[in-house]
Amino acid sequence: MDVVAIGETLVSLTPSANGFMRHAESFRPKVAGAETNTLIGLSRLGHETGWISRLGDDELGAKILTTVRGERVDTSNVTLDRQHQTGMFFKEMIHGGEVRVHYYRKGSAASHLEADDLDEDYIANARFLYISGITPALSESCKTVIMKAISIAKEHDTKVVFDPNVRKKLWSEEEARETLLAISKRADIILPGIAEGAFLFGTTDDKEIAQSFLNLDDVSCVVVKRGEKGAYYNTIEGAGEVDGFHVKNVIDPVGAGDGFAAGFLSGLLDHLSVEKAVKRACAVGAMVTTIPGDFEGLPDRARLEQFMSSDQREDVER
Ligand code: KDG
Repeated sequence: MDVVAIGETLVSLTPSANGFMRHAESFRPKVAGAETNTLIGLSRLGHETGWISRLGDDELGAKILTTVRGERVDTSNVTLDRQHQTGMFFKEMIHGGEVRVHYYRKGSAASHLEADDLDEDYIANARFLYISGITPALSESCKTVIMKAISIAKEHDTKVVFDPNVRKKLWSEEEARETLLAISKRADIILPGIAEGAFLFGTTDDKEIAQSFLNLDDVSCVVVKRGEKGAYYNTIEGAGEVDGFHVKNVIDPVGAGDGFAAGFLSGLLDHLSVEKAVKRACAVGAMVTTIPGDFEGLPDRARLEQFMSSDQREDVER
């Protein structure tokens, strides 16, 4: 396995028309979860991926499983839970691109993940363990699962990649800050956004954010995401800035960070330089924003290459 990830995937419901959700007449159901978004991105680029999770043994769980499996992500470590339901959320697209997310996931099957759900060999045999700051926010047992998974990874030289993904609706700011810093200390690679850096270290300066993470125990590579402006990276080998890709019409920004992680890890798995991996990350992140849904815009290799050499892009393919 190239990358395994642990986390919750939900069914998301988006009103068919923009505006306050109270006026919605119909909803589009989709599948969304930060970790599976990244795994699907990697899988579309030809990498071997596996997902560790729990789903309710219900129709929404079946929808998620079919979708994720259909994207060639291994789901042998996903447990179906007969006692608890699959979680869901609503994604309200208001005016001028403002997005509001409403969760219905408390007590979900994934929030009942337990340390016993972890198969040591599954993590030990992966090149990267990918985790986000969402999973430890779900429950105490999820927090324990994440800490145990990191310990397994460390024992077996599986690199730990962490996207802090702050979700203030899921836990108190105090608990979030303490836990995310505790995980960051044990991660090898960290992929924060500016807002997450500000939340954890009180600065919006990308260089200061990267340095603050690098000052923590095990961290050797930090890539700070700056949206359309690209990214700043700092590793033990060197630092630099990479320009982003301009997207004329952003349709749905949610999931761009997960796409960024997929592009970056794909670059590392292909032995690209950090700079080139960050460039690929920026391209995948940008492509995600062009299509409705959290993962649907993730490209395969051909699309990615076409996008990155945009002078060869044609409006109509005939
Ligand atoms: O990063 C995008 C995710 O936020 C989305 O796909 C759903 O996992 C999700 C969450 O918890 O918000």
